[in-house]
Formats: sequence, C-alpha cells, structure tokens
Amino acid sequence: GQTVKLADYSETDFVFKDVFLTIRLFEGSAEIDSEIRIERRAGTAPDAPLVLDGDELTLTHLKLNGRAVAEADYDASADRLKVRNLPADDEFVLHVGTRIVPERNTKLMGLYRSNGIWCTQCEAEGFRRITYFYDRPDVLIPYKVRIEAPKDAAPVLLSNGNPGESGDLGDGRHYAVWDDPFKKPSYLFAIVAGDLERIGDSFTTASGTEVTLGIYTDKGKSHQAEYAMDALKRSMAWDERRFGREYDLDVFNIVAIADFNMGAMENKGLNVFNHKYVLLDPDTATDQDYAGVETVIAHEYFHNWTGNRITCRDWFQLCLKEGLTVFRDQEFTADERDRTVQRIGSVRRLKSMQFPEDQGPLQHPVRPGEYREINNFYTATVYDKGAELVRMIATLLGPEDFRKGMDLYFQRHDGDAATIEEFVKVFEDAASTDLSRFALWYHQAGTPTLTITEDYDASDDRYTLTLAQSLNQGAAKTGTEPMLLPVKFGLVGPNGEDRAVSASRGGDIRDDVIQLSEAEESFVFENVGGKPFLSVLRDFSAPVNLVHAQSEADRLALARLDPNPFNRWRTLNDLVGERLAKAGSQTGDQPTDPLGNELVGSIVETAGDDGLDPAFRAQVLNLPADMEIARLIGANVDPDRIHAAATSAREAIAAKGRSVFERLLNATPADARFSPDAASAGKRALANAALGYAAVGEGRPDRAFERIGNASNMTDRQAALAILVFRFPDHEMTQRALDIFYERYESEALVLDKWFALQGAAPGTATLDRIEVLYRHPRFTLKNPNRARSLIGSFAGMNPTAFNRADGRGYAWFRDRLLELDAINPQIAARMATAFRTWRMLEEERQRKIHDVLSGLANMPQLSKDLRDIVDRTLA
Ligand code: BAL
Ligand code: ZN
Repeated sequence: GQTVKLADYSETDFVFKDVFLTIRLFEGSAEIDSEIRIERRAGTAPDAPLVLDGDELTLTHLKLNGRAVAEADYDASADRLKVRNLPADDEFVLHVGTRIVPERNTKLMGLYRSNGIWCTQCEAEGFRRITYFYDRPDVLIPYKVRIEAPKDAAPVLLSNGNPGESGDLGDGRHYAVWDDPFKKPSYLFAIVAGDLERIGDSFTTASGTEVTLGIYTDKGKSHQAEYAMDALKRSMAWDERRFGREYDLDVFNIVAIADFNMGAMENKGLNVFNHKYVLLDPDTATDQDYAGVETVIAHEYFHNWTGNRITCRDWFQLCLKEGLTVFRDQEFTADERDRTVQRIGSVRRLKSMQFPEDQGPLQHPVRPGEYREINNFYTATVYDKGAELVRMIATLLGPEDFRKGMDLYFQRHDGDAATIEEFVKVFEDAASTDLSRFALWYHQAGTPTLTITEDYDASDDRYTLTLAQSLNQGAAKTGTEPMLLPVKFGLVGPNGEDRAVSASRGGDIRDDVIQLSEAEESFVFENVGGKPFLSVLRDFSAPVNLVHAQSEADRLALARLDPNPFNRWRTLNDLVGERLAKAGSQTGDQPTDPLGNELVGSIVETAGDDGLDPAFRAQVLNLPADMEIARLIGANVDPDRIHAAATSAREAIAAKGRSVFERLLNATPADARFSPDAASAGKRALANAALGYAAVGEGRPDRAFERIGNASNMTDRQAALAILVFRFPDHEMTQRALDIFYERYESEALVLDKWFALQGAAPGTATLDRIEVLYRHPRFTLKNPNRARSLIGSFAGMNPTAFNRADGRGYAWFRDRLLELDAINPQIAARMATAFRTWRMLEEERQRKIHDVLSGLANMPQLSKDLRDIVDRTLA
C-alpha cells in the first residue's frame, strides 16, 4: 500500500457545494444516484481533471449538467473516477450513478446489511464504497438524502439531519427524504433502513428547543434501550452545564446494530451503535456493561460538537476529535459517578493498552506523520493518550482558563476542519501562555520517564525536590526534547495533612502543580515542618513512567495517609506491580509470598476499611493484569512465571484477609434488588472481589458455583463464573457452570459473547484444546465482529499464558484464524493482530516462534492492506 504523509496535505482541486443522494434499496442490490454541485477551485489549472475516490464500485452512469459524459472524458475503475474537460469557471452538476451489493459487504464498511437491516459505517473511508466522492474530512457540504426501499423489509428509513417528506411509491415501496443543514464531511454520512422497534423521548435544550429523541433496535429489544436513553439525556444536560454546548437539530436518533466494527459512530443526528453499547438489562448485562453504555452514549453525543461541528482537516488530526472527546466522556463519568474510581479506571486502561503500544513496534505519535491504512490508527495512543494530553492542558491552565480556551475553540472553529496546531493555539490565546513545549507531546512518540529525587536537610528544615524527564528514542524516531508537563503533588505530614508550602527556589509552580518544562528542575522548600511524605504525580497528572526511590515504609504510610485518594490506590498498585515484576522475572522456585507481609496487610486493611468507598476498595483488590507486569519486566518475559507470581500473591492476600472477605461477602445479600447506579455497582464489585479471594483462599470453587445459582443479576453471575474460569480453569465444576450458563443464555447474543470471551481468556495450557472445539461451535461465527473478538480476540489479547504456550501452538492457531478473518473483515483481523505488539518483550524461544509466524504472514500475497500494515510494522 501507499504511504500517506501529513506533509503532503493539499486542498482539493475542486470545491463541492452540496450533494443530493438518492439511494434505492432492493433485495440483493442498491443503486445510488449522487448529484454534486461543484466548482473548480480558484487557482486550479483550467484543464485539471476531477479525481474522486472509490472502493469496489461499479459506475452505472455519469452526467454533466444533465448530459451523459462522453467515454473519452472519463476513466472509471473500482477505486477511482477521473473526469476530464470540466468547465473552467462555471459551477456544474455532476451526476454519478453506482450499483453495489450490501449483502456481500462483509467488511462492514460502507453500506451493508446486518440482521436484514441496511446500515452504513463511513468513518474513515467507507463512503467511497457507496459512491465516488471526495472522501476526505475537509470537504464539508450539506447533504440531502432520499431513501427508497421495500416497505415490508424497511418500514423505518433514517438518515442525518431533520426528516423531510415521505410517501408511497407503489409496488410495495416507499421513500423518505432527510435534510442535514449542517455542513459535514462524508465520513459522518449515514442511512439506516429496516424493520426496527423504537423507544422515544424528548429533551428541551437550555434555549428552549425541544429535541425528539429516538433509539431504534431489533424487534423485541427496545425495552433494553431505556438505560441508554437515560444516559443520552444526562449527556445532553451535562454538555450544556459543563461546556455550554447545546444540541442543534430537531431530532437525535440512535440505532443499535448487531454487526459493527467499532463501538459506535457519531454520524450527525444519526448515531449508529454496536448493539453491545445500547442494549442492557440486569439479567443480561453487568455493571461494567452499564458503565460502558453510559460512556459510549456520552462519547458519541459529545462528538456532535467535538468532531462534527468542528471536524478534522485530515486523518492525521484524528486525535483532535478523539482525544478531546474521550477527555469529555471521562469528565462526564467522573461527574456522574466517582472521580477517583473513574481516574483509576482510565489509568489502568492507559497503562495496560497505551503504554505497551507506545513502547513497542506499533509506537506512533498522538498526531502521526504518516500512515498506510488509517483504520489502523484508531489506537489507544490516539484515543487514550490523546485524552491525557487534553487533560494535561486542563491541569496546566486550571479550570477557568481551560474553559475559556474551549469556548474560544468552539467560537473560532465552528464549521471548520481544524488541526492540532489550531487547537493548541486557542489555549495559548485564552491563557496568554506559550505552549510550544507542550505541543511536542503531539509529535514525540513514547512514554517519558519522570525521575524524582528528594533531599531533606533536617538542620535547616529544608526540603529539595528534583524532577527529571527523559524520553527514549523508540521505533517511531520522533524526537526526545523535554516537554512541558504538569506534576501535581503534595507534601504530606504524619497526620495525613497537606502542608501549605511554597518553593523559595525553582521553576514554575501554580497551586499544587509543578509546570515542568526542562530536562531537570529542582525546587527548594524552606521550613516545611519536619520531613514530609511526598505524594507526587497525583491523579496521574501526566502519562509518564514514574521512577521514585521512596522507602517502602513511606509508601505504606502514604497508602494510609495520602489526602489524594487516587494516589492511595496508585501507591498500593505500584508496589504490587513492582513486587510481581520482581518475582515474575526470577528463575527457579517461586517465592510463596511475592508481595511481602506488610504490603499484603495494607491491601487487606484497605479492603476492610468501611470508611472508604466500596468501588475504591474493589480497585485495590484488583491486582495489575499479567500484561501490565510483563511491561514492567520489559524483557525476557516468561508469561507462565508472571502468572505463577500473581497466583501466589492472590493466595497470600486470600489467606491474610480471610475474615475480612467473609464479612464483605456476607454484607451484600445475593438477592438485593438491582440498581445500576455507581454506589450499588461499587458494593457488588467489592463483594465479588471478596468472593474471589474467599474461593481461592479455601480452594473452594463451589462457593462461586453456588453464587451462579442464586445470583439475581448478571453482574454477580458473570463474576462468579469468571472466578471459576480464571482461578479454577481445569475443575469439572467450571465446565458444569459454563454448560448451565450456556443453556440459560443460548438465545442472547451479547451474553453468549461473554461466554465465549471468558473461555477464550481462561489461563493455562489446556485452554487451546477447548478453544479449538469452541471455534467449531454452531454459535461461533467470524462474520459478527463481537463474536470473533469474543473468542479469538480474548484468547490472543487477554490470555498471556494460553496464547504464549511455550510450544508455539497458540501462535499458529491464531495465525490461521487471522487469515480466515482477513478474507472476511480485514479491519477486525488487523486489530486482532496487534496482540503481537509486545512480542519483543518475550523470552527468546517465544520470540523466535512469533517471528516465524509473522514473517510467514508477511510473505503471503493475499493479505489485506490492513493486516499487512500491522504485520510489517510489528516485524520492523
Ligand atoms: N469515530 C469513531 C468512533 C468513535 O470514536 O466515536
Ligand atoms: Zn470517538
């Protein structure tokens, strides 16, 4: 494939004014008529041809101002339409006809059918699979759409914008017209046509406009969309409160689709969702699912301003909308639920998904400089690190200036296709500050290391804090200049109070935030009132690897005393991570207690502290994932050793906390009435964590088995099943529980995904044999992305011991699945192949086996551009 470079950006030769699309849907095919009003751009050569994007298209007709274009004046191939001899000065109308087969579109990009429903996914480059177009985000025009379809298969006809006329066409067909007055790029275009059920509601904006809200689902499922509707209304109100952003059309529709590559899509006025992020009820969905629906509903809604009203100039700017919108959904969750628990979740995700990406061969800057396949850049770096960068701006500027900057962004760029430079500039202007050292974060790939050293001089009661930043040149080779970053800190006294101190010497500190911009800076604090405990990088104020030689005693004291609750969690979590990394990298016999008695005691004490939020305590009991430990070890990793170390750690916690866990377990009756609110979810999380430790501590899978039988909701049921699968993978009771679960939920697609996913993630060498059987299960299919991800994705991406079997069979099996999947849906195959992104951290033998698999793949001529891009970069 060809490499696209940021430096090569140039405007289109022609300017599009507006488009009228007529889409005729038939069983087995669709015809698209596109009428585009066009003008040659001032400065374009008068003989320059018009070159439009296509992808697997067939041209049926082509007219210029109503007359057929002569054959000599155009070339049409599946992926391009080139038209010559177009008017030099006058505006003209180009009429383009295409025919496609949505039923055969297994890539799920463009127009396709899912459960009989016609639907679209156009981001990033799907629109060119519908009609020839300038399929790029800087071409912004109003769309008018007329859909014609059979009435029985598609009584519901939807597109972007506001509804216009509709009516009967005879022959069992009908039509509807939709008008979107807001200029938009093609990637935000959508239609849906099908036999759908709807729940409706309304929202009155702050300025008094009533918006009609609708969520459409498959027949018989609409009652499962109530919570999504509630989340939507809360999102709309929050965006008004927090950012002053109101909704702008008369209607807002969401459609839940079963076969969907992404989580959801923010098409203007018509969000199309993976049904996993809409459909819920207590019997089929967990608390985590509820939180996921709330987040994704909010995220897509927030895109209306950050993404749609202001979009990206080109795909290199993807983080402009994604990083910012993730930041906004994180803030929404923090306000709606609990700020500390929200932050812990985001940081866990960042460290387990983004840090490994940023330290391996798929490393790239938040704003990349080149790509071969843009679909492969919807990454943790663009999304999650992108959100961290926005968060750092907010921390550096403080809430008032940050809000001023956001207001300026909306004011200055509404209706624009903007760039990261323009985004950073609004904050520079709003706060009258220079952010050039900060802007480096967008260009320099890799996770910086922040090294902290402290010195306390007792005779003068003087405390000196030194911070140093460094960045290793990774695969991306994008520079290692010092960057501006906020380090939030506190000097804590022995009673857990933050001491009011100010630096007598050193650089820039505003309130409790050090604005570090040099490679190394020192700050001197006089009369600190005795040696303080340093609580640093509070709330994970910058996405860095922290190196801080602090004594274990100080750290354990901070775990109890720190007024910053996030750091209390981080202190314990980091300590556990370091200990497991040490134990997991040792050869020979495993220590029986890798964490040490003091740390285990501290964890148990926190878990049992009823003065703390249950959700927080559950987070403390949730040890870092094996993959996080692997990243900490960094080289010569043996996943089996890490797993053994983590298992010993869990046993030690279980033994020490026996009575605490018994109490916590009994504190939440199994038949408590289900409410999905954050407080209730937190209690369930704590009780289920306690159940896990209780079962492990006594070696009693029956305790979890019993819970499956008497659980009154999916959260408790799935948690109990997970205890069996993860802690007792080879026990006969586990298989029995899985069978019972299957029988109960055979007809619930989303629950069946959980069932496959749990088994795909079961640790141990016996797993692969079971997965091979599951792969042939009648309910397994590669055609549904959720199902493919559930088994294969969880095996390769979330099962370090089974996937990395020492004999290499896991890799070979995965390779074969990738090839099958690639022939159906390259985007999903490429995404799954990123499971190899940390392969160079593994010990040599496994590396050699992976190398063989990857080079074998690289030599296969049939690979899609998507998968080839990942394979080549992973090998490089
Ligand atoms: N824009 C693709 C899906 C999302 O990030 O909302
Ligand atoms: Zn998004």
